[in-house]
Amino acid sequence: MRVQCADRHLDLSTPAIMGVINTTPDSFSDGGTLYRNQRLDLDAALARARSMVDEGAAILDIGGESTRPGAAPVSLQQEMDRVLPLVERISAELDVVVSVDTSSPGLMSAAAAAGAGMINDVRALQRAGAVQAAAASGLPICLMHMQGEPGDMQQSPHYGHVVDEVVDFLAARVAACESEGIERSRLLVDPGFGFGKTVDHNLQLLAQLANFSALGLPILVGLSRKSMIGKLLGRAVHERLPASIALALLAAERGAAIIRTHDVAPTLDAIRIWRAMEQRDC
Ligand code: 8Y7
Repeated sequence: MRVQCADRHLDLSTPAIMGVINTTPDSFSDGGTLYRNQRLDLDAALARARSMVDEGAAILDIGGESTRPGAAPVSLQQEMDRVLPLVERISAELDVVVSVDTSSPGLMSAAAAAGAGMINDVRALQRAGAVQAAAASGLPICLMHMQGEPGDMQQSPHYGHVVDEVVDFLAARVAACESEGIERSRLLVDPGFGFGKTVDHNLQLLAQLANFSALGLPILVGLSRKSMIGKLLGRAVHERLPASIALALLAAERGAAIIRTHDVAPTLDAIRIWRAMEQRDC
């Protein structure tokens, strides 16, 4: 399968890697490492982007709003100031699809004009005007499920049947997009691991990830360094790479088309070994 991302093709015949570039000073996993004197260091961010592309990332995801549990909201201006200069430079200088992690319609439109190739919305275009802005951008969109908002989502996640509810939510969002003229060929779906989910909810979603294939759209997953690993294994954020790779492989085996990760090279090695096994001719 191929997805058209502005002027670039994204090949999803084998799972693609989406590298995370965080422009927020308070990201839980790599917060502030691209900051100097409390300002985003564009050259450092571009260097990080370049090394991820060299390591084999097909997509880079750039976000300016921290969506970690309990994070404070940011203004649209702040989000734009963090994200747009980097979108412009990366898309001009590197051969990679630039995904913009935002729920703000204003940033969706501005990012498309600045060279972005994909929209990644953890709120699945539910903000007022977001479906219309995303439609007009012409870009593919990842629709992610979240229960609640970052400020409160981990307080008491509850579901009757988590897998069915998340699949139904995504199906409804796909229908809402289609009714505003967004073709299915522009849509991707994501169960939203860790977004209003307990460890058990996350494990059920992973075990049943193949159920999301019924939606008929590429599946994106973000499991890298997430707190479920800390809860299951007692590992601090920077001790979560082995488990993140295990989760990425389990997701690939169950049909994930895009793996969102902080650690591009080791994740891609694991995927390539898995692909070699899948494609063997013996
Ligand atoms: C995800 C995501 C984050 C995810 C998609 C983190 C922005 C938290 N997680 N987007 N964003 N899927 N589509 O741990 O799982 O990186 S932020």
